[in-house]
Amino acid sequence: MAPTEDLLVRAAAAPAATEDPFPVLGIDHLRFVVGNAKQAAHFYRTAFGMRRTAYRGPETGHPEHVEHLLECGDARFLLTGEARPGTEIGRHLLRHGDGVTDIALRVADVERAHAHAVARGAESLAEPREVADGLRVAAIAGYGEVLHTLVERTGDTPFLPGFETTDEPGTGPITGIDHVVGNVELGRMDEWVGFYQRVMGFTNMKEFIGDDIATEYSALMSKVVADGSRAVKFPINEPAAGQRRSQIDEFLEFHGGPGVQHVALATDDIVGAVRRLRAAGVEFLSTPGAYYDALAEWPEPLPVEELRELGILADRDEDGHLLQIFTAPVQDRPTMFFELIERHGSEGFGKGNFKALFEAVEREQARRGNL
Ligand code: TYF
Ligand code: FE
Repeated sequence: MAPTEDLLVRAAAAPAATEDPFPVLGIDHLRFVVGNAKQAAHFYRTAFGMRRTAYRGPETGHPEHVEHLLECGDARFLLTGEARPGTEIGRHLLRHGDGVTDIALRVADVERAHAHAVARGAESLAEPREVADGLRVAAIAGYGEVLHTLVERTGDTPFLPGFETTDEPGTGPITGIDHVVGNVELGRMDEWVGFYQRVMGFTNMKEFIGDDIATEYSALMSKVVADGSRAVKFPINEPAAGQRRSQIDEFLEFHGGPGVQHVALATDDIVGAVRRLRAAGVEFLSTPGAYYDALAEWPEPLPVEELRELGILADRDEDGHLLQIFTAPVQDRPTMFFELIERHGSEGFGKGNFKALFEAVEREQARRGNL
């Protein structure tokens, strides 16, 4: 090749200085390790109206694990249980209980994303490899024992190798995953915020919980990082000295270290979603009735009586408003819970609700004897 040609080729291939080195296309799926995937799948299908779209287990040549893929809108939950004793999944369960173990990210180029991540100090857990036609994966370590599988899909790929597709209609109100929140140890929030900035090119969103809010009532500090397109948003919490024992300390004790605290699910119909979930027996944090008196004054046309009846919270900022609600922990340990969120312009996380919310969280913590 002539030298000039070579230069031209390189110039075309070299990324521009401003180009995102780790373009993230979204959350591919969340993997939940659970003590009983058969029963967990039933919960997400009946209560959340998710549909099971793929399965892998002993019947399909995978003797160690039972794995159900559940989908609703763009949200994909992979439930993994152990089908026989002595697996790595069992060790994880003993230590952490049920919870999210993998926040798998869709990337455009897995080789490049992985190489960039490792060059920026991420720990590699799996080298990039092609696992099926058009499907390439790698993995890097996140906080605690959470990992980020990096998934590149070209064309119509199977979910993961060995999964047999099942076909059930979905009826649920969830449209996608809005954000995934991590709890880390005291003093390590900035380190993990820095990790997502350095490794994935994420930037800080303006919403955060600082010292002022922490000491007054929350007993936690929080910052939010997001990718450039805001498709992926990761708030990171750490405990703070407050009036009482931090909810983050309770999580760290019962989870056995850092992990995913809550998964916020987007919906266009939070009233319908909460009715459905409550009818199915899902428990939510309660909100004192006085909270709703102020909402009646808002210019936004809110269904205040339905919000009051169902315990849904509202917040507003210069961009618009949002409705949100939090479940109680969804497993035996007081660890992971869900949030439902219906956005109307606001890109926030419910700052105006922090006081009411954290008081409700602490009431539950006290009922467990952990305050
Ligand atoms: O994602 C967030 O930042 C909000 C706030 O126990 C929040 O949902 C923070 C801690 C918590 C519940 C909600
Ligand atoms: Fe949240």
